[in-house]
Amino acid sequence: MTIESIAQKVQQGERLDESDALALFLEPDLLAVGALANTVRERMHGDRTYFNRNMRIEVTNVCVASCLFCSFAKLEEGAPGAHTMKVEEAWRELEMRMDDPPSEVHIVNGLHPGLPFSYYEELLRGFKRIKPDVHMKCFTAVEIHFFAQHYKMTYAEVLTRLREAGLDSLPGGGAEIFHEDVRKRISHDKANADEYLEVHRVAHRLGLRTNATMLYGHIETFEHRVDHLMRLRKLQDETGGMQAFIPLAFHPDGNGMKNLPAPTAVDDLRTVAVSRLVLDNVPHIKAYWVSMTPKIAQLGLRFGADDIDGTIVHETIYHAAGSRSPQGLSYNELVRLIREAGRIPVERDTLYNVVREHPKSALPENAVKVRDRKAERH
Ligand code: V47
Repeated sequence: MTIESIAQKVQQGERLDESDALALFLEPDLLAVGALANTVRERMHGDRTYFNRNMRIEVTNVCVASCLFCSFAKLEEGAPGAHTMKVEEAWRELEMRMDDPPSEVHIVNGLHPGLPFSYYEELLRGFKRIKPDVHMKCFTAVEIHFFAQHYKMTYAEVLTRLREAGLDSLPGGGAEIFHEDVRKRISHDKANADEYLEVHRVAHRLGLRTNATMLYGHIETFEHRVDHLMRLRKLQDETGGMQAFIPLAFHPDGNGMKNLPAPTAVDDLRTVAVSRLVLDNVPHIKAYWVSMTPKIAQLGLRFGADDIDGTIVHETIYHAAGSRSPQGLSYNELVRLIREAGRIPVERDTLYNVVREHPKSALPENAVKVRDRKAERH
């Protein structure tokens, strides 16, 4: 497979296969891969680039799973650093932000063996009492699988009860790398690939939207990444319920793979680009600024990504693993990153309804400043 033959397929709107995807990961000309992904991105979204006002809460870091890449989880309650919020504590996080409220609360937790199911229902109900229109994007497919096993329910029963309590959609975490050869080494004691995908399938059938992720840049090969993307594309062909795909760059600090280097900027940008090209049926590709840094995420907006995630405010999982990104970004910082990339900032809600479309900057921000200063002098 050559980049020229892949380009021809892309121009003709033809679907790429496994060997095309692998060739894109191996192609030395990163800019050629990026330009192709950019063509598809602009065909789908023009210059529009999405972001939202969101906040992250991890209510418990107690987790029975022992994933090799995780720097966040504690095995049991009472272990140093283990923490489980009372529901009131979690609600207070939102109450404190009601002067400039988020439209989305994103909750991801450890798999806690000692909480009743009613804790999660109460948690959701409380957030909706504080802000009835807030979108609750909570609990990964891995958590839903754990709830089903632990509380002896089907996936549909878990999801239905949580939805009745206020759940609106599922975040994409927990996918890691689907291939068994990798999964058995990095996360052997939680939902496997088929279980992760089945939770998403059931959620879609119930009318819930979901996101999906891939944790890259550790022990996996490019073949494993291609396999991962293909499994997601197949599910999406079947259900159409996935909104966004988020490639997550591995962070090595403080976890069982701390001897490995983090992926480089080139790998980050290439992975965004290949994801855009392969996942032709997933509407949005996120360049998640926490995992890539705001600077690389900004470049990602010209390599296939059309979304940069949100304000976040206080991130924990990546900072435990050594992220040097800020804990949060202001609304205006996100608008600036998008504008400077030559794109149109579009504030969205979680389901990609437009909240506010900002004008595109005619010139890069610095040029605007220089022009304004010159105008002042005349
Ligand atoms: O599931 C954990 C990953 C995920 C590390 O749905 C790590 O919109 C890198 O899923 N290095 C949680 N990654 C974050 C997540 C997410 C993020 C942004 C947006 C959305 C969305 C979802 O973080 C975990 C795991 O795959 N993770 N530890 C680490 N050391």
